[in-house]
Amino acid sequence: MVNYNHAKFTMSAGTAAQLPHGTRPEIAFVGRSNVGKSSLMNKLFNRKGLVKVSSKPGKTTTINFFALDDVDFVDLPGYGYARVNATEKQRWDNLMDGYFEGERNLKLVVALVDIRHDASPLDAQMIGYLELLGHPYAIAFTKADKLSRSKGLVQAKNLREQLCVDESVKSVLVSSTAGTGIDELKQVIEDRLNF
Ligand SMILES: Nc1nc2c(ncn2[C@@H]2O[C@H](COP(=O)(O)OP(=O)(O)OP(=O)(O)O)[C@@H](O)[C@H]2O)c(=O)[nH]1
Ligand SMILES: [Mg+2]
Repeated sequence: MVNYNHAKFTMSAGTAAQLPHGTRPEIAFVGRSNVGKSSLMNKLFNRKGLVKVSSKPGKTTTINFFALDDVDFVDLPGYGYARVNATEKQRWDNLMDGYFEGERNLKLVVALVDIRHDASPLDAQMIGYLELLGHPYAIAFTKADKLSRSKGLVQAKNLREQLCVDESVKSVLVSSTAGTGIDELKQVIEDRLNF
């Protein structure tokens, strides 16, 4: 059982060279800028400010590691933030490739997608990339509090189709503000760690 109350910040990497060599199991969180990655991690950890959150997109610009007892949770910088220059975009690409293509014990990638919008080309690209690399992933549809339960379920189905997600891929509707789906997501994570 993961003890979420034991989460501690351990380190940030701003370049691929700074990434720790992963031997501990890792659960990574990816998604568009502002989709709610950092908020979701705080909710899982039952902590308000351990992971930095901002209403301005592009808050997280480094890969941040949080250690729990036997597993690391990893907050990745969001993609698709328009107001970054080419140099910063290149740094981001190198950092992400360094993370996903490096040797690590990646147990699960939680790919976050905003439930309110159609999938962006970058979301589709991210899913395609995870498929290509063969990383196990699950989808968290975020900000579920913004839609009714029934609308949310319909939209989740649409988004799975838009993203061409295989039936075997788990998806959960979550809300960090309302607490929806958090236990369900914890179960998905637990199942992967015990796999
Ligand atoms: N209504 C609602 N708002 C949310 C939820 N989760 C996050 N937000 C809001 O969305 C904004 C972005 O949240 P973050 O957690 O910082 O998003 P992020 O994906 O880490 O963003 P970057 O670090 O820029 O990549 C903040 O204003 C949050 O308060 C949610 O479940 N419901
Ligand atoms: Mg963030």
